Amino acid sequence: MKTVFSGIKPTGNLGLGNYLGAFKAWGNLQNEYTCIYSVVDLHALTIRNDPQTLKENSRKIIMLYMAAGIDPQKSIIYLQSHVPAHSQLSWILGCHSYMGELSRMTQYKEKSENNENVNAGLFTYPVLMAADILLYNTHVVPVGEDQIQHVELARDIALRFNNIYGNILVVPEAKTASKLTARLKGLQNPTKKMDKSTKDPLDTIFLLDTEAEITKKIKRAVTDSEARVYYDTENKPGISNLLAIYAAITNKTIEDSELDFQNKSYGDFKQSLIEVVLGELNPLQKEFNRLSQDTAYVDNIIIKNAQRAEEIAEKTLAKVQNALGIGK
Ligand code: AQP
Repeated sequence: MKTVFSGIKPTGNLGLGNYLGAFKAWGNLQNEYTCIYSVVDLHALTIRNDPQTLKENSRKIIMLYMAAGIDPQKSIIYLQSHVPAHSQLSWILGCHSYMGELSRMTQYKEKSENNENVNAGLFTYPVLMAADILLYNTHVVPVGEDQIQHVELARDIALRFNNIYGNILVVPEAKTASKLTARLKGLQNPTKKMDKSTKDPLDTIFLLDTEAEITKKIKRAVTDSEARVYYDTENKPGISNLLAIYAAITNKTIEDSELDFQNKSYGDFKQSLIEVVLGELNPLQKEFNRLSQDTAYVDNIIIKNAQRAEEIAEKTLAKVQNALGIGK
């Protein structure tokens, strides 16, 4: 079986963008691929975190993975910092990456703008991400659109490494869940990505939001003055984004979704969307709450899965070290 690898950073609370753009689809891949899903807590260190909050956020993501249907007996779900090979391979790959290519990364440019804490980790972030992917002999990396450039860099680094040392690393490919939700937009800023660490709490629907919060956010979502529900990202970014959410959750096409709201008001459309979002998130939240009560079970999953991840990662690291003439 081919291998799928992906990860989510435990900064902030997970939002609908992460869910519809990425990990909702991850559970469906479990029968076709060996799936490895990480909580990439080392990546979270590019910003200053409260240690206790970071710990809690990492655990929350493990539970959300399970609540979204990822089976921890079948797939491997683990914390990146529990497997030291990530940092070890990252150093090696950093010595095979160029300042020029890292400077061109859009996320680095965006995140270093208006930021007082432009640390070296922000710059070398894609190298660590390449190590994450390449350690597991990954074929496919399911991600949102914002991460495609980083996966392409991982490909370039793997090809470069193989050219020098022989066929050691598997060259991965990025895969987005669906064009519609590959870059879900904010509810208040529908031309910008829905971020989980947004400064505007009305912009993002968080997966653990209450019914009242979800209702308020959708009711207040920015629309336009035309009062007709159809998809046109250029002229109607707000309505188009809401339609994308509706279509993604109901598994309908955009055309069928438009038909559902022909001659309906924005108020009616928003009310239906509220019901659809609540219908999707209620079972997820229930399962998350159930898992939150079962501390021993979750602890055990975290420990056992880290061991499974480490076994694979150590083998790749040993191959790489051997090729370089280092290691034991
Ligand atoms: N709006 C989005 N639409 C589609 N996919 C998205 N992803 C993130 N936002 C959207 C995908 O979710 C996965 C995890 O990404 P991440 O851990 O980098 O989280 P983030 O939400 O992208 O982080 P932020 O909001 O930029 O905040 P910080 O970095 O400050 O925590 C990835 O597959 C991503 O593509």
